[in-house]
Amino acid sequence: MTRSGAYTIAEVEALTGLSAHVLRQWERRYGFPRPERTPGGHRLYGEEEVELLKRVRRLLEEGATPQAAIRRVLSEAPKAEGLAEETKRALLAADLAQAEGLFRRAVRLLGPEGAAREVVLPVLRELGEAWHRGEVSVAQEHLASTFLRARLQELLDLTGQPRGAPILVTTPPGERHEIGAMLAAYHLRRQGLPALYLGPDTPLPDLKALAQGLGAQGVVLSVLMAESLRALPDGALHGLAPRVVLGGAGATAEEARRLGALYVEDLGNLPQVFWEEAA
Ligand code: B12
Repeated sequence: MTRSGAYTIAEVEALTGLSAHVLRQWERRYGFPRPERTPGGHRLYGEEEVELLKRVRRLLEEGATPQAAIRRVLSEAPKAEGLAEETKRALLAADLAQAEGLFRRAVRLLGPEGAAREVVLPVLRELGEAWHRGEVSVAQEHLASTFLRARLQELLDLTGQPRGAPILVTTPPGERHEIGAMLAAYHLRRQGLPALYLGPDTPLPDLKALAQGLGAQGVVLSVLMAESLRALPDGALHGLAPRVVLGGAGATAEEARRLGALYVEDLGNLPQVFWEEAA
């Protein structure tokens, strides 16, 4: 096993007796299995998925067709639905052991990206919104945010730290919403780019000094509140690093231009800013 709960295609072949060719063919034809990809593009299969494949294999031996076997195994598989709701309830009840178990289950069923997208983010959003509406106390919000942030950090650590001139990821001064920045770092790392997540709310002179000290190739800032940028003078972000990128719901192309940065709307388009740089 390469890392906790993740198997390479060769390991899955050995464990299930199904050839790599068949595994790839089923993925194309039936959308199952659905492996994660390493930054280098190699398939990684979760533990639960390997168990399902073993059951498919047994049904094939009993004479089922691949399509029928896959359909049956998937229909009997435990569902990921409801995991977000259960996690939210566990966090509101301060039952961290239960929340931890649910998170591990989400990673096994959905893979790291799926767990972030379908459990961590929706729960953070919902609890944040409940806090803004006054339905959840500051203490409850803190407990939940701290737990979920740690899980996101764990997913980020799983991607490993690629070598090369780093890309520093943070939020502008005064901006405490940090989940967008963590996701940005995660997207970069998943594409093999050496993102370093600093935490939120970094003073610009410190950011510049660190970028220079480390020979950073870029700085990425996630902005949720437009006010965080309005407070900054024209050109404030210019020269922090060779590439400075702004993104998030509080940033606009116009504001980025005024400050001397590049605006990227979609997280999916973020890595290519740095590939272009390397090309
Ligand atoms: C969770 C939350 C909090 C948590 C933050 C926990 C944490 N550690 O991060 C807590 C409870 C602490 C908090 C506090 C506050 N919050 Co708040 N919070 C939220 C909430 C519910 C979710 C924000 C979040 O984390 N989203 C997760 C991100 C990843 O999702 P997203 O924003 O959709 O991001 C997508 C894109 O924007 C983009 N993206 C994001 N970053 C980047 C970066 C790059 C480079 C790129 C390319 C793309 C990109 O991709 C993402 C995925 O699609 C929002 C409401 C909401 N529904 O958005 C309010 C919200 C952001 N908060 C708000 C406010 C006002 C506050 C407070 C000022 C409230 C107060 N009176 O004290 C404080 C202080 C904040 C501060 N100083 O920074 C307002 C902001 C309004 C505005 N001014 O623009 C919002 C919109 C709530 C509202 N409706 O009024 N908040």
